[in-house]
Amino acid sequence: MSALSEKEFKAVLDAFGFKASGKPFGNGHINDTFIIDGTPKYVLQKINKDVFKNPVALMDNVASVTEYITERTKEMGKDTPRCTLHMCKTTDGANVFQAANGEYYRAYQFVDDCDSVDKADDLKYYYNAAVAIGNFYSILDGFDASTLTETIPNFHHTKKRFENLKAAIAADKMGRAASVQAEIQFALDRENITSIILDAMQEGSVPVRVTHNDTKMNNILFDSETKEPVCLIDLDTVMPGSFLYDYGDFLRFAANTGEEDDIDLSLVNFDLKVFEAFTKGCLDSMGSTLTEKELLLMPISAAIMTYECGIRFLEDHLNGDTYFKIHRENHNLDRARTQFKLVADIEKNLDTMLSFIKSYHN
Ligand code: ADP
Ligand code: GN1
Ligand code: MG
Repeated sequence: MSALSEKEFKAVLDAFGFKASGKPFGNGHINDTFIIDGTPKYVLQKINKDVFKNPVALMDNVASVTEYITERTKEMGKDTPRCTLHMCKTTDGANVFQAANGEYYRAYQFVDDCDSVDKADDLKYYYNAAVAIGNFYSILDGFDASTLTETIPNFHHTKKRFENLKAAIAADKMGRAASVQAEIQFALDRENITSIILDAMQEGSVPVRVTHNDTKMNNILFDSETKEPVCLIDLDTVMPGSFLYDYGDFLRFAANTGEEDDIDLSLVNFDLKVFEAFTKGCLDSMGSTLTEKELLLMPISAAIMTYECGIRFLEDHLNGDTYFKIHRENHNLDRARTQFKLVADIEKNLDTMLSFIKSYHN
């Protein structure tokens, strides 16, 4: 599809009744985000319809989850403006607008006086990120997850992700497989970890919960002044899942001493201080609700979720970079390499991590 002309983009702004224009904002890998500056501010997003095949059902999910959070917050007598995302309807009353070129747009009120951070010097942020996740779980505890559409089927089905990687290696569409043999071998050598969480969920020792499924640091908002947790955003993948997905995925991103796409892998290590702060926050806010098996699998979940993301980046590199936005040549390969370096480092720390969890939880 062609990009929108200025006039067509204006039609999108008009559809939501926005008077100001939009400027690119944030650094997510999936959607295109714009800030509509003014008073009040708004966030406008082009939904990536290659990733989210049914934008209308996706927005129905977001509507029901955010309305539920708002209602529960009201019942608890707390302030609602910053408790979750608040969707802006189009002037026709729809949750989403389809532009002239077929792309889908949605809008939210800007959550004011918050920071969305990629990295933080102060460990308080990592503790508070866990509290934000804990609040999200406790508030959605009574939510009927069966009403949600699975926006990306098998999103954290690590075994299926592994099969997808094998298919990409076999197809070798771009002729890139020969040049990434070391990365492919690293991935293939770890097939045994792909079923750990899934098996535990199947046997019931790890319960199914309403999970966020994309707990990247920059999807959590903190109060700019107090650094207190405000809310989780990027609710596109809220689906039934496991606490271990959100726990492991958070550490994948936040406990990386380097960047997700660092070229210098010596900068990429697992930061045990971040692990400790975040884990303390999880145990303080959710510890009493976690099962023995969940506690036991917390360390390996960090390795599994990092591995899963690594094989997704590698698969996308092999497939010709069709899923994640890239900003330079071999960007997905660089990302896969950082994830695998991190997996290797987490593997070395598994015993230390489990000892910490056991001693802090008792
Ligand atoms: P993506 O799916 O591409 O990651 P996000 O929904 O996470 O898109 O948005 C990208 C970034 O924009 C977020 O990390 C956050 O910094 C910012 N953002 C998104 N929505 C809001 C909002 N309602 N209020 C404030 N900031 C927001
Ligand atoms: C994507 O949308 P964003 O940038 O928050 C991806 C996550 C990955 C992450 C890797 C819907 O998250 O699953 O872990 O990139 N989101 C989707 O940085 O695929
Ligand atoms: Mg995001």
